[in-house]
Amino acid sequence: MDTPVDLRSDTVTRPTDAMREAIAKAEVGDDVFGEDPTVNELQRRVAQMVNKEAALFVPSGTMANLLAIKAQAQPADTVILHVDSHPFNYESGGMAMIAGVMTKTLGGDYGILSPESVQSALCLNPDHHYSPTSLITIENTTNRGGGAIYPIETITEIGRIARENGLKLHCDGARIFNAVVESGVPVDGYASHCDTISFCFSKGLGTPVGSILAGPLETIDLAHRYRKMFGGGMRQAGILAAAALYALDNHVGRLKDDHRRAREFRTTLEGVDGIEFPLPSPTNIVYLKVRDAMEFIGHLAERGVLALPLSRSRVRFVFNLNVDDNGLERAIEAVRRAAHAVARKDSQRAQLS
Ligand code: TLP
Repeated sequence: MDTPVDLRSDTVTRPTDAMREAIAKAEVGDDVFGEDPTVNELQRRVAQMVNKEAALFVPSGTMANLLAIKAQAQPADTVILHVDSHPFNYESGGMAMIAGVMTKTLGGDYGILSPESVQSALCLNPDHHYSPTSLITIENTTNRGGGAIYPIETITEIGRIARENGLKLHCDGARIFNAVVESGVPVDGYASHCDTISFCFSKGLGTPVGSILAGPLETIDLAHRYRKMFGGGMRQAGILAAAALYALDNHVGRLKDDHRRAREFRTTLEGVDGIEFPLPSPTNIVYLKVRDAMEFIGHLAERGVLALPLSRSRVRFVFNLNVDDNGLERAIEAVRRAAHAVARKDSQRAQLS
């Protein structure tokens, strides 16, 4: 049996041989003492890339978001974020338990906040009945929004609202390079409107572990303290930072291949009975709407293709470094056959009733 085509997430990638070589050769030291030269090099390089004073290497995207929130909002302050955002849905409530913040969740197409809704959701009333807004967080690209890219004008406008009202803006850029390669907006272009920005190396960039948070020196220093407090101080983390540096040099441009495959997957399957594409798919994430997500992924798995059920009727496919054109063909064929299998079963059921 062939190895499965794993489209559950872009987190499932395994390091390439060349990345493993970079890991093997990494110079390391104790990063809790600030002595790991490879971690230091990565932090310096990322800070420069996004044009921020400092950057901090962290174990996960979840920790990067949590540190950004904890360092920029006081307990009982309000954080504005999208109802489909990652911290609100998939970070185990960490922002409530650890940062102790209130959330004001807003809607918006494809996981994107509109400046108008942000403006009208701000709580600036000094009356002590209220919980003041201190932070806005956005997600670029959006995960539950189907890999949508924030228009730069929208970020510019939200950044302006934040600045004018003395608030901070954090960008969860877990997949920021997917936005960069597709839109042509440079990463520092997106970052320039935000106080802090985080991104993940362990998604489309294909490293085993690691994310990074960048921002002003003072904020990153505070985040550094919280990272230690939360048990995220890593020692010879240079082996992970080496993978991240390798990925920045070698895996950014190729994200376009993931986007091309996502597009081809979608255009080839559009019109197949029993499936719908509920969202646009401008980057590497494709959502399928089916009658029963669990049943559908069962049929796919029988055909050697793994996808993630994200609701009762939604199945997510994320194109990634480990899925080549052959994997794409296998995925297309598996979806087609799964849709036929469901339709066959339905018609048998209908005949029986
Ligand atoms: N997302 C994962 C799951 O948690 C859902 C995935 O498979 O997509 N921000 C965004 C936008 C993310 O999509 C993720 C991971 C994170 C943050 C958290 O990153 P990790 O998994 O490193 O904590």
